[in-house]
Amino acid sequence: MSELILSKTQGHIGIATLNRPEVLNALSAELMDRLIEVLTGYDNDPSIYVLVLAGSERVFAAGADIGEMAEASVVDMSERNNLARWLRIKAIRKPIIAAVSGYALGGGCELAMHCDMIVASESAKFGQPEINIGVMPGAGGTQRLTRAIGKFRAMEMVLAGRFLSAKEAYDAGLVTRVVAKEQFLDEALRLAETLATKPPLALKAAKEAVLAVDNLSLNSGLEYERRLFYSLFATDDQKEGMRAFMEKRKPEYKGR
Ligand code: DAK
Repeated sequence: MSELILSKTQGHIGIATLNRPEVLNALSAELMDRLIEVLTGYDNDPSIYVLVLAGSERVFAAGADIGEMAEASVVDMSERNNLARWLRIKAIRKPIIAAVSGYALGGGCELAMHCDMIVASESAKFGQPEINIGVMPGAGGTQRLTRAIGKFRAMEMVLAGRFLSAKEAYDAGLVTRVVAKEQFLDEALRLAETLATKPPLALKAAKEAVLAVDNLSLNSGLEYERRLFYSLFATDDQKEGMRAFMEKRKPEYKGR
């Protein structure tokens, strides 16, 4: 059997590629487990600073595996505790860049939204079509999509099952940038390379602070940001970054 997730590293970048082409990268339990293994492996590897999560040029992921859910009871669904898998992805502390081409539907769109930036090819299509098969989003789609693009466009996607083109997704604020189809992966890697030149502890702290906006009031968020900011003064990389600036040279970060 072929690998469900292809993994490789490039410098400080860890790349995970969804690889179940025969069913448009449907997110089976087995695929999710393997994905979590690869992503958490990168998260725990000090030589990796940034993660890229990619699909193929044809498809990012067409959602959870419908075949695995079609005949499931409530008890089956709750005992499978699928949510725990998604929480493991949410818990990744390093920045993740999604490289999306073709369909990102249902759980596929939700997986892209678990990432921190989305580089999309012109052919990307984002959707939450669960309504068409008798259900609704279950891995954060109603919450993350609404936060990203606002209630009125999210409602149309979730209730009417409408897909957004890459351009619409960009205009709505769901996507970081859109590039030609042949370039989506290279562009995601270029962005990852830029992040990989930054101090890795500050990258993690900054990600944590931005994500805190969903849970905190403005005052609590500002307080949280301030504490994270001060904490970085305990790192060697802060000294290196500021000294390098003063000495007019490039910093050399060590993640310490
Ligand atoms: N699951 C299983 N198989 C799928 C699939 C999916 N999501 N999507 C596509 N496939 C399979 C097709 O059945 C087909 O298989 P064969 O017939 O060749 O054996 C093959 O992939 C190629 O698909 P098509 O022939 O349909 O290809 P087309 O180009 O004609 O159409 C399409 C592409 C993406 C428009 C279409 O395949 C499609 O509508 N797919 C389903 C999209 C969808 O409804 N996605 C949402 C799934 S529900 C949870 C968290 C999350 C979720 C659930 C629980 N918990 C925390 C509890 C998430 C739920 C979902 O994502």
